[in-house]
Amino acid sequence: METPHERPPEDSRPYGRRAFLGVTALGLTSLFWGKATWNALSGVARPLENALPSSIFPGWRIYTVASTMPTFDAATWRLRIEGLVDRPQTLTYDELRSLPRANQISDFHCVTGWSVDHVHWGGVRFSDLLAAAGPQRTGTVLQFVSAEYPYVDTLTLQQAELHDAMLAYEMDGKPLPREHGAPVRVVIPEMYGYKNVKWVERIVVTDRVDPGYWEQRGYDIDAFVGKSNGL
Ligand SMILES: Nc1nc2c(c(=O)[nH]1)N[C@H]1C(S)=C(S)[C@@H](COP(=O)(O)O)O[C@H]1N2
Ligand SMILES: [Mo]
Repeated sequence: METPHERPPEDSRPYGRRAFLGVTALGLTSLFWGKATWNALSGVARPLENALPSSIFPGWRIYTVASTMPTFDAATWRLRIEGLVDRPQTLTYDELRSLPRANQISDFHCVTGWSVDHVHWGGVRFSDLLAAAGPQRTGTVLQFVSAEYPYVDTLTLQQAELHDAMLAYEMDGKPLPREHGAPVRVVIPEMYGYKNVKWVERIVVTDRVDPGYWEQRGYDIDAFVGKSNGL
């Protein structure tokens, strides 16, 4: 059985080290108390068992932090864009799909070591997505809130403008499948998988970088592949 996330290396930065020690303490505890206690303590529903192979795309593993995956109904789904913006937006799925489309092909890297090469993504670049909302001068960070509570992560606006970064609604020519984050996920292939938030339902423009789900557990906030505390 693969573990979805190994502990980060000892030499992580102060923030990471604190989180690392926390994880270690819980991990040791679980050796004595068993898995049920670990799940209850961590508040994370079966993280290990949930890393199943994708049922649709070879090479992918499905990562979740909650016990069920969000469902998507195109009639009722909404994407909210709020925070430090002039005009907060609530987009329907059709409205999102009518924004300028971007396509790119890239390799996807999970921090635990698996990769999938040559993934085709279709979606909306963040500059096009945010144009109507109008980020304010102080709004320098995007926080992506997943419908899968409590998964969350951030990108600076500068990172979100990287050439390949987008909010993707298509993967290898198909609408994003449920297990891969339907209907929209973050794609930033320059960074490890944990930055690629699935089931995004809210984008909050803020002025500070709050650590994301895995960053609270020790991984670097700037998750550039090969240049962070992943591999
Ligand atoms: N909502 C949510 N998004 C998430 C995760 C998660 O557990 N929940 N895991 C992240 C990690 S660590 C990786 S490697 C990728 C994996 O993408 P996949 O589940 O589509 O294979 O999703 C990222 N986005
Ligand atoms: Mo990952």
